[in-house]
Amino acid sequence: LPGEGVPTAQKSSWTTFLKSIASFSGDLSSLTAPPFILSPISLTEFPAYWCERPALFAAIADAQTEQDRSIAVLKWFISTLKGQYTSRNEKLGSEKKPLNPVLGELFYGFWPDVDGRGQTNLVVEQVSHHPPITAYYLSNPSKGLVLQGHSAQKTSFSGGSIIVKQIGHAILTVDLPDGGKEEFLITLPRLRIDGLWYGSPYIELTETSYIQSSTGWLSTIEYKGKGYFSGRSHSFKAVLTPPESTTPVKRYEGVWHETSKDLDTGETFTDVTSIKEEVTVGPIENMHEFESRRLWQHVARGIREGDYETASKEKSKIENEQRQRRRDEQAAGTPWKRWHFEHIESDPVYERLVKMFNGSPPTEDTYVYQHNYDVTPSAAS
Ligand code: CLR
Repeated sequence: LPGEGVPTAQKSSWTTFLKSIASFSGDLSSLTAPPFILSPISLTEFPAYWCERPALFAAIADAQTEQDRSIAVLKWFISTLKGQYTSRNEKLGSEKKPLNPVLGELFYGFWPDVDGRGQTNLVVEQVSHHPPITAYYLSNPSKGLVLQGHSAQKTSFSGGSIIVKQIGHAILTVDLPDGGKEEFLITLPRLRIDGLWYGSPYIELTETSYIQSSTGWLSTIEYKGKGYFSGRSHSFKAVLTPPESTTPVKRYEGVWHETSKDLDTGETFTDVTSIKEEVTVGPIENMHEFESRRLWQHVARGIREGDYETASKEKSKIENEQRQRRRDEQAAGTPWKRWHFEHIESDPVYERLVKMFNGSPPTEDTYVYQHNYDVTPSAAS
């Protein structure tokens, strides 16, 4: 039924919210939403989804050939999608509106070394507030793996759904035993947020995303929902093509939130039905004041406990403080300085790799991680 997932008292504010989305395009984060749809988690936590299966990430470094590395990257990538796109439905009951990070907000975490897979560390920083842009750096030094990227969104409304175009890209760098390195450009799928009318939003992935290796191997991943090639939601098909060729040598198919198989051998390719490993963070008392869980702790508690009055009061406090900060910076002529990332107008690695499959856009800006810490990650262990 329409509005089924909406608490009675919030029905009219949900309708108002839907109307405001419909007549709006750009930055959804600035729209006021009814309390039932608010998530207590900030968008700066989302890059952690890249590593919730640390063994699959580490396995990329153990693959022995160019082809096997491309397969390992594809397998890891597909296995992150469930966390990235369905975990809020599982944990919170539906997709929700995440907290909109403040400029300079930080998120640090790690996954410990278990069974020789090496420790993986995560550094996230909100590098822009208007529009919201989140940069991240994920590294497993003992395996020689680095994933660096940034994430922003452009939203529009169509046919009752929110369409989210992801802006940004990720580059995975793999150090090889012979001293060389291989790079992978990971492009991001388009999202459609369905179920709005019922007050129980969920994500479906659409169109195509790519993983281009510097060796020439290319993975093309096509996403479909209910009623398309397999008839099931969260379906995908992926093909792997060798350098200078358009004939796939590997084909995979399945649903990214459960299992998929290798179409040629019939063997299981991905299986994410087992438990994933959430990121480890240090205790709130040890956190820097800009670290997400410390910064938002009172707002988050309000949302979790249904005390929306406190949540909104605490949120206003943070927003006012931010406005004051910007005014002070302007008056002093000293603009905000990013903690960990430097902005560059065009990313040469992106340009080289995107050209290999005629992807678009041909050039994109990026945020480069700086190895000089201004603050010490509280989760560093
Ligand atoms: C952020 C980058 C992650 C993948 C990801 C998953 C869910 C997306 C999120 C990104 C961006 C913000 C997002 C969210 C789903 C809903 C939310 C689009 C792309 C919007 C801002 C909130 C809409 C409000 C409705 C739920 C009513 O790697």
